[in-house]
Amino acid sequence: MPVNPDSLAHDITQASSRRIAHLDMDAFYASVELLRYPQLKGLPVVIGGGRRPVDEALQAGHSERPLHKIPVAEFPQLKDYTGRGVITTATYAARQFGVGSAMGLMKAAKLCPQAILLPVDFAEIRRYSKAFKAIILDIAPQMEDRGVDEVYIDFTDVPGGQRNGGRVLARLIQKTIFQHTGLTCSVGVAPNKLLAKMASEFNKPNGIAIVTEADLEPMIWPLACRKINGIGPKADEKLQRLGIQTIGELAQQSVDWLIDHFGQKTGAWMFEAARGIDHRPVVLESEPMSISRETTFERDLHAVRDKLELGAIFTRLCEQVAQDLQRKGYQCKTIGIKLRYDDFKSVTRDQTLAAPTGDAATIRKVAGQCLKRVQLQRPLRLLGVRTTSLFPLDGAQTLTMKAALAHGFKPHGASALIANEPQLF
Ligand code: DCP
Ligand code: MG
Repeated sequence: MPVNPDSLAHDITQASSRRIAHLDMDAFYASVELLRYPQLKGLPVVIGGGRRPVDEALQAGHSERPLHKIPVAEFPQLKDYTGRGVITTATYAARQFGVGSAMGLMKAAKLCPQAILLPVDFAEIRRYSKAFKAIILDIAPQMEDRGVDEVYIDFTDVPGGQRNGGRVLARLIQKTIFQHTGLTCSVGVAPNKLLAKMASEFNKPNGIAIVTEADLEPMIWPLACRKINGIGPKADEKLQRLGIQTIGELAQQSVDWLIDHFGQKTGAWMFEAARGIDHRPVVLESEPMSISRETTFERDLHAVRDKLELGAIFTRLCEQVAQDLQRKGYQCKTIGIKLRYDDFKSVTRDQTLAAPTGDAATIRKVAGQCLKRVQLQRPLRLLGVRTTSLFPLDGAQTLTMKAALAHGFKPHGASALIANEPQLF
């Protein structure tokens, strides 16, 4: 059948192109603290370690002296820190000194002794996390919650979502979040989640980046393979051993070659990812069904011969799960383990408690009891800890902005002080 070129052209111009945004809050935990203490704006601030007596002392006498009036000189500094804590995040002013996430606080103190050190306030983080998501949902309802400080948003059919490649809607969301909370974020808009996630980093902080298919070669291919969300340190190391540094170099490999080296699933995925192809939908479901951590060992471990090493890994996994639960605002009632033996057979066991918990030691104890119910003769390849039957800590649900306000979300008095200023950093 002959195709009418006019009607084809009509179809093409009418069809809206897929526009997916990734939004990520800037220096999130630190920025939330700056709302409480606006006097620290522009200074190097790091978040990390546990809550210490100096933190209590700082806030003592709060009723006579509002928090935003505490003199900068009274804040604890990195140079006075001793211990084994690590940095959770750092303000952009602190990052200029080379400090950042996961660095030991003592090491960071050498690079930036004058940086102010504050603990994480998870309750406050969750409050702002819910608030910024509620604001987005009011503007663009197709949102996927990706954790405490990031979301994907389907711009395709939202008014303004196609204008300037999505820039108009991205700006509106960015501005509205700032007006209501005093927090800045960065947004990447692209044809899919994979590219949007990379793009949101391009102009951080407080930036927007628009990526189209035509940008693949000039903008994406020069980047390191590690910038692909899903290529972790181990895969990256292997790629480097094979002489592949950039996404462009990855795109030059044949699918067969990639499958030979990385297996069917990962190889085929890498082939598409390097070409900027990603069909994953934006998933609206908001409550997680489970929170888990697992690790594949560098070498197979034996329950008796490698007892100490295995025990340490097991404890670490339980602590990580407890941290994930706390960050996301949940407690769990069911705790389980997953093992994979050296012959690739897997087993799981779980146990349900009378009351929900988020406590690392309790999770460790119950997971340990699950471990007693499996065969431990064969060496192990993988160990995992999984929590299910999750309960929101404070009845948290995904809220609309109106509901968020009704549930007591009020920006801090202090944040109103900075809400009209163009730059937070
Ligand atoms: N976080 C954490 N542990 C990590 C990394 C991050 O607890 N290993 C927390 C602290 C961050 C928040 O999660 O504030 C969000 O993580 P991001 O990676 O998005 O980092 P930031 O938002 O702090 O900085 P950026 O501006 O680079 O997004
Ligand atoms: Mg962030």
